[in-house]
Amino acid sequence: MQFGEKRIRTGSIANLRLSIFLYALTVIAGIHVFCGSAYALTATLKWSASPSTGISGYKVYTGLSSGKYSQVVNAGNSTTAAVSNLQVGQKYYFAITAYDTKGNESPFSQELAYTMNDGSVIPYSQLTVESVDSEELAGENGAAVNAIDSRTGTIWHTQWSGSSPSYPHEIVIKLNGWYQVNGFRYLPRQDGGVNGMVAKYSFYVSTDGVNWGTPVSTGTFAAGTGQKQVLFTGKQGYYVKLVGLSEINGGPWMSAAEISVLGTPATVVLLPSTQLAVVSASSEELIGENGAAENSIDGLVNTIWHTQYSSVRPVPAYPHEIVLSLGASRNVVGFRYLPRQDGGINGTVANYNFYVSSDGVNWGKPVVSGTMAKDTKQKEVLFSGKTGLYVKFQGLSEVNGNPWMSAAQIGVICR
Ligand SMILES: [Ca+2]
Ligand SMILES: [Ca+2]
Repeated sequence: MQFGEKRIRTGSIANLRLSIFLYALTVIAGIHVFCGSAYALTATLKWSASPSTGISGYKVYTGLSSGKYSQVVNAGNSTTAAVSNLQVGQKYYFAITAYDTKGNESPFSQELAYTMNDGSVIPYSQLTVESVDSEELAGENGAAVNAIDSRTGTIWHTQWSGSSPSYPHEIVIKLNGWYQVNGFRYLPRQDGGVNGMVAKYSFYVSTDGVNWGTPVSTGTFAAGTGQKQVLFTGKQGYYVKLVGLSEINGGPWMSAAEISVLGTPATVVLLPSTQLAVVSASSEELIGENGAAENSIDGLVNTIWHTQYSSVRPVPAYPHEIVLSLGASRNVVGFRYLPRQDGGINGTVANYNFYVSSDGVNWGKPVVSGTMAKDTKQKEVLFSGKTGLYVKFQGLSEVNGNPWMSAAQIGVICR
C-alpha cells in the first residue's frame, strides 16, 4: 500500500482501538486531599497495531482540547507509550498516528479524552482491620479500628502503658473486595500530640494477606500533621499493609488518626456457565421432579438442583454438596448462589462452606464459610482467591432447618 495516495487504515476508528491504562508514578507527601496539583501523573497508552503493511512506528499526540495537540511522543514500533507530566484533574485528549519508513504519517486515530485522576478512596465501609502488631487499650482508646473509622479525632496508637513495643509496627487492612490499589493516605493524629507520628514507612498490597512480596512504596513522610498521600503503580489485592519503620522523633510508638486506601474495583468475571461441569452431587431428586444437579449450572433461572426427597427414607440430610469442574485452572475469587425462584423455599441454604481444589480430591480448608440471608435473592460471596480446577459448594443447613438443599443457579467468579 502506498502512503500518500491511499490513506492507511490506522485512522479508522474500526481499526485502531485506543485504550488507556493509568499508572500513577509520583510519590508526594504532605498534601491535602483536594490539593492534587502539586504532583504529576503518567498515562500509559496502549493501542492495537495497524493492520496496514509497511508501518514502521507510531506517534502519540496529547493536547488540552479536542483536535489540538501540543505534545507528541514517538513510540517507535511499540504499541504502547507513556505520556508524563500530566496534571491531576486536567482533561487531556490523546490520538495516535502511524508512519512508514519514508516518514509518511497517517491521519489521527479516533480521539480519547480522559480526565486524570489519582484513584478513588475505597469506601471506609469496605475496610476492616485484619491485624495489628500492637494497640493501646488501657491508657487510652488507641484501638486499631480507630484508624479506619473516618473520624479524625480518634487514633490508633501502639501500646505505651506498661511497655512500649518498638518499631517496626504494622497494620493490615482487609479491603473485602478486589481492588486495583494505587495509593493510600496517612493522616497523623490531630490532637496536638506528636507521639507515634510515622517518618519512614513501607506499604504493601497482597491478594491473600499472607504473601506480601516487595513493598509497592517505601519512603519518608514529610513533617507536619497534614495528610500524606502516596501514589504508586497499581497492584491488585484484597489486603494492604502499612508498616511504620520509624517515628519522627525516634520514639517507639506508631499512631494514626486515619488511614485510607486509594483504588478502583478490580475486574472480576463470572465464569460462563458453559465452562462449568458437574463432577458430583451428594444427592439429586430425579423421580418426584427434575432436580438434577446439572440444573444448577444450565444458565436457566427456572430449573433447579434439588436433593432427593422421594423414594428414600430417611431423606438424605445435611451436609449436602456439589462439586463443579471449571474446565481449566482458575483463580477463583467468589461464587454466586441463586436460590430457587419458583416461590418455594425448600432447600434454600443457610450455612455453607465453599472450597477450591486443584485436583478435586484434596480440598483443604474452606476458602469461605458463612450464613446466607433467609430470602431468595441471589447471593454473591467474594474472598481473597485461590487457584484451582474444582470448586465445592457445601450446604450445612437449610433456612428452615429442613434436610433438603436446592439451587437454581451456582456461578463461579474468577479473576
Ligand atoms: Ca480515626
Ligand atoms: Ca438452573
